[in-house]
Amino acid sequence: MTIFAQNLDQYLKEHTSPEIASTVMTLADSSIAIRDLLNKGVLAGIHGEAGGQNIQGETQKKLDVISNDLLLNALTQNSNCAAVASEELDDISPANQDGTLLVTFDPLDGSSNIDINMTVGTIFSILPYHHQGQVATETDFLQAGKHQLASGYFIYGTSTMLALTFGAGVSMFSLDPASRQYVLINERITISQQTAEYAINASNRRYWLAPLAQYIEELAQGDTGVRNKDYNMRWVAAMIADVHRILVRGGVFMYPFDTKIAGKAGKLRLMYEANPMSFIIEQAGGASTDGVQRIMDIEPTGIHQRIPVVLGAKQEVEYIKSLHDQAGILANGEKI
Ligand code: FDP
Repeated sequence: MTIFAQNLDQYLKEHTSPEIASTVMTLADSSIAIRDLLNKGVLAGIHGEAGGQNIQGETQKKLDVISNDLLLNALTQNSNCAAVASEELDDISPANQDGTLLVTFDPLDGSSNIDINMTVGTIFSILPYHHQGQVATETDFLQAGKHQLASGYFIYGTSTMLALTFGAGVSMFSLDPASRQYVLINERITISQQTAEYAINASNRRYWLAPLAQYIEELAQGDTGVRNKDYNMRWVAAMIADVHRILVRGGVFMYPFDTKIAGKAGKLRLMYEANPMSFIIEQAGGASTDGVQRIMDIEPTGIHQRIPVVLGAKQEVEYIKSLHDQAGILANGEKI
């Protein structure tokens, strides 16, 4: 029997600064509270739309709102956090002026999965804060993903897990429900460069750009087409679960640019989803682009900016870029 010995707090002491360690522990403690609520499910009164009332006449919150409040309260009380930005809130929340870190989070990614009892998760990113003594502003957050100090996610699936990077590989932890501790299970997660599995919401096909449509058509042709092998498709419809699958068994995930909603460059958020997941994927040996450009090189223009995402097996991500290059178009359809 394999004995897993190292708990998250011990691991953090050995692998990162006390400030980042403390912030990750705050996130981890909140994730355990969120997981407790998820386990109680309907019995905790967390399903359904926010805004209803319970029997005492109190407002009932949906779990994504509750998760947001949990994380926000915990992080703003951590003296290392200068400010926090959540996918659920319009504005950033300044915290402690002497803090050295900024934290962004998506409290419950894939939240449309809650009511159907499917996998959801919490994604986070930690950035440096450079203006100690001043109140942090949104501009402080607008740093390219390559400046992240740490990122990761907590996935609430059949078990609860944490994937974590500080820029020196990806480690995976599993929550032991008995001790309520995250325990290290793999210190070096790697993604295969090739794959025969892809993830995309194919119902958007008619809104895709030509290079992406061509790519998916090639995969669908399997061993009768130019790729000369059969591909399998999976779509959990929660980025966290689709990305976790790629970390565990490989694959390529796409939420590409589409023309479905005018003015939206993609569905996923750069600061809350794309950057933290790109950091994890790259650190595991994969690649992450908007179809053409490395996501972590993109200079953000707004805290809630949306972006097309293509990530996972390096060879597939590079092949998709080559199709865009051949067509002479950028990931957003503009001519080069
Ligand atoms: P959700 O709308 O449930 O929050 O964050 C957006 C996201 O989930 C991703 O987690 C997921 O990959 C995607 O949207 C699912 O989009 P579709 O509804 O188009 O499948």
